[in-house]
Amino acid sequence: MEKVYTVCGMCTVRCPAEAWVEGGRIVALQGNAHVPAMAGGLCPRGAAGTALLADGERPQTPLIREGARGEGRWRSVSWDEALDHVADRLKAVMAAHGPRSVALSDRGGPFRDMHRALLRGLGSPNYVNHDAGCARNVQHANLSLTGLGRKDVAYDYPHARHVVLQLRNVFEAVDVQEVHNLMSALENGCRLSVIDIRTSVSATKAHDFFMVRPGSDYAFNLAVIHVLIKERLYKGAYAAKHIQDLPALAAFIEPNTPEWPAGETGVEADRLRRFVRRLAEAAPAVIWHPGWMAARYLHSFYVCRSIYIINALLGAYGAKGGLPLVNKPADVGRKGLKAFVDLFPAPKEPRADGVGWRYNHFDKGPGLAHLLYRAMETDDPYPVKAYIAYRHDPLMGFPEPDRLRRIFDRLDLLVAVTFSWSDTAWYADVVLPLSTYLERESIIACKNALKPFFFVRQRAVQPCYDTRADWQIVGGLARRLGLPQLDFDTIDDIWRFQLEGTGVAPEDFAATGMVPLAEAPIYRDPEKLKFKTPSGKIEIVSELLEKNGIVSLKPYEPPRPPPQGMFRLTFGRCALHTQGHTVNNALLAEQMAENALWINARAAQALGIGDGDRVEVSQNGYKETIKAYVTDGMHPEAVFVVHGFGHTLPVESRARGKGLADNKFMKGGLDLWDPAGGAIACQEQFVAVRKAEN
Ligand SMILES: Nc1nc2c(c(=O)[nH]1)N[C@H]1C(S)=C(S)[C@@H](COP(=O)(O)OP(=O)(O)OC[C@H]3O[C@@H](n4cnc5c(=O)[nH]c(N)nc54)[C@H](O)[C@@H]3O)O[C@H]1N2
Ligand SMILES: Nc1nc2c(c(=O)[nH]1)N[C@H]1C(S)=C(S)[C@@H](COP(=O)(O)OP(=O)(O)OC[C@H]3O[C@@H](n4cnc5c(=O)[nH]c(N)nc54)[C@H](O)[C@@H]3O)O[C@H]1N2
Ligand code: SF4
Ligand SMILES: [Mo]
Repeated sequence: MEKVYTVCGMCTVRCPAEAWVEGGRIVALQGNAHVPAMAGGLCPRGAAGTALLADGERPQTPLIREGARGEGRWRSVSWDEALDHVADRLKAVMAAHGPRSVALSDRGGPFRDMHRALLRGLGSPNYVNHDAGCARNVQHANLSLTGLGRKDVAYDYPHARHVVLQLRNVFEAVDVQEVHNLMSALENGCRLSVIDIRTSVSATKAHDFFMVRPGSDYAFNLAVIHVLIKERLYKGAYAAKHIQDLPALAAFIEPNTPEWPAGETGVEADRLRRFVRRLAEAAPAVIWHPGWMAARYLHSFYVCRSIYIINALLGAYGAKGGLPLVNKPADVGRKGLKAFVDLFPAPKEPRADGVGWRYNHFDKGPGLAHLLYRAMETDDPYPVKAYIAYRHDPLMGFPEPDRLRRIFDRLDLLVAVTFSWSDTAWYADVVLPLSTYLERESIIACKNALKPFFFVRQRAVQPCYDTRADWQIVGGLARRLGLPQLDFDTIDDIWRFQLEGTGVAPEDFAATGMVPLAEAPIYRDPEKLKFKTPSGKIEIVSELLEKNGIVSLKPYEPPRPPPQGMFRLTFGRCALHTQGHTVNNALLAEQMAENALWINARAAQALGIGDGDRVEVSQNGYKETIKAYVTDGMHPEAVFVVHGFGHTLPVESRARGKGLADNKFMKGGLDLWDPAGGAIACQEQFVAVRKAEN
């Protein structure tokens, strides 16, 4: 038996893993034993990775569309033909409309350097990722206060004394190491408080659970800030040194007493005060998680901002047991990986999504996908005619899939690079099938952390079907498009390119799959913290925001109550599936084949709905049916589903026709987005629910 170090590919967390291989077959798959927090093994989705390998229901050869878009008539072709076809069509689009008319989107993550470089090499600025439907508000919130991105701070669970989860369900929206670290912290006496609209698994493990009215979190948080300041519970010396504009904050929260939001949030004032005092006792070893999937409301940016402000007042930014700053290679005196994107100059053209010129307060990196789609729809500011969805399924991950299909109909070329079927791949002109993560190696990646490291994914087994690794797909396109810099014969050549000057060699990954860049975790001296703002402090009033007409301190506006007889549609994750892309996995479909509609028991009773009944969910004439899960653990104003279900593709027999697709109940959703944080606002939607007729 041979052990191969891999990186799990069943979700974007990318846990370090090891595959045990015998006779060219995987016999065991588990967490990388050299990483203590992976000792509990992979999560259920990670363990189900083996079912992906020989899955006959994934694209098995390159495919070129024969019939109309979405009709499902494909011609199976050779790689040469597929890559020639894509390259020729890209050249034609660029000849007619310029390189900027080519766009590429992906799912973020550590392995995107080569395909981003391909787009840049072509001369297009139009790279976007999924994040407009995920964590953009969190990212922008941290940037607006500290100049740091959301991943520039770590969550130091092992040393935390109080963890608060708001808009974050650690025990079901899983990152294995985070789960492990939080569990150990709880065993060591750390307190857990959860603020949610329903009793998630995390809520059931909390010392304190606050069920708040959906969309009222900002009111809750302003009251927390009020108590911290009025009762002088914040870290005074830290604030004096590191926080700018505290008087402005103090004046702003004057009216936001805990008594004030009780009617808004449903949380009793005394309970809130006790919670804040407890929190202050544990400071600065406190983590109030800023959220992850925060693309929910039109003002979610301010919720995330208020969370970061609370962390700042508690002195948690930069603290051991709080949110210490991560180290990049340069911070520990090492050279980082050589980047493929740096082979090409940054394109000077303005971005089609308007980020960086129409919208100056947004982070340019991954732009905003929904605004790119608007540009495709309107040709404003210019036509975008070719689109590569690289590990991305916007037809499932964004609102209004029918409108998006009409938008994609305006493209001359839609390419999907994917290892499974998805609505977007099904609608594409060309499908380039990627080998599953167990059948491919990836470029080396760097993880910035308290103890930063390089890591690599090795190929565990040979591909079952006629699929290829990313570097082969990108290299094949690059060769045909006049970018030989990205065309390599072997993965070893790529790794050597990346590692040049770092003092690390590909062989160094043999022992553990990783190469640490420091001996031990390194915490910065909290006294010497410098933030990346003009003042070097945490800036409560952001000049960048204000200059762009956006207030730094926004008064609370109550969420719109649901119209009579309707519910706010909310959603989230479960431990058994990843977004929409594991629902057809043979092992996971067996565990959980469909989602259910969480509905408050009293609300259900009023509608004559019993637990397990089939109900009809509708919005603007569109309807689907789903099984009801009747529970006291759901706020009465909302219903909840696990996202990712309601598949319709004939090639997905295990997922087809099971459960409900939340993103189809989001009328006008592509135009509903948070002007300050940029992310779409998926939960500003209401649905009607009634018992289904048989
Ligand atoms: N198993 C599994 N793990 C995953 C993923 C997966 O698909 N499956 N996806 C990964 C990805 S991409 C992401 S972004 C993360 C997401 O990680 P999280 O953001 O933690 O996950 P969610 O379940 O989307 O949402 C968290 C909680 O927010 C609650 N919520 C909804 N509306 C409100 C509200 O108005 N106020 C409050 N206070 N709470 C509200 C939901 O009930 C839910 O329990 O998970 C990652 N991990
Ligand atoms: N209504 C609604 N919308 C949402 C959400 C929600 O909860 N409700 N969640 C939001 C969140 S948090 C996110 S992160 C996005 C997720 O949206 P996406 O990023 O689009 O979702 P995924 O399903 O993770 O991945 C997309 C596709 O990539 C393929 N894929 C997976 N791994 C790989 C890989 O390694 N390489 C390649 N090339 N392809 C791969 C998958 O098979 C899948 O078809 O959706 C967002 N949109
Ligand atoms: S959290 Fe689970 S699915 Fe995601 S990378 Fe880790 S083991 Fe794989
Ligand atoms: Mo996400």
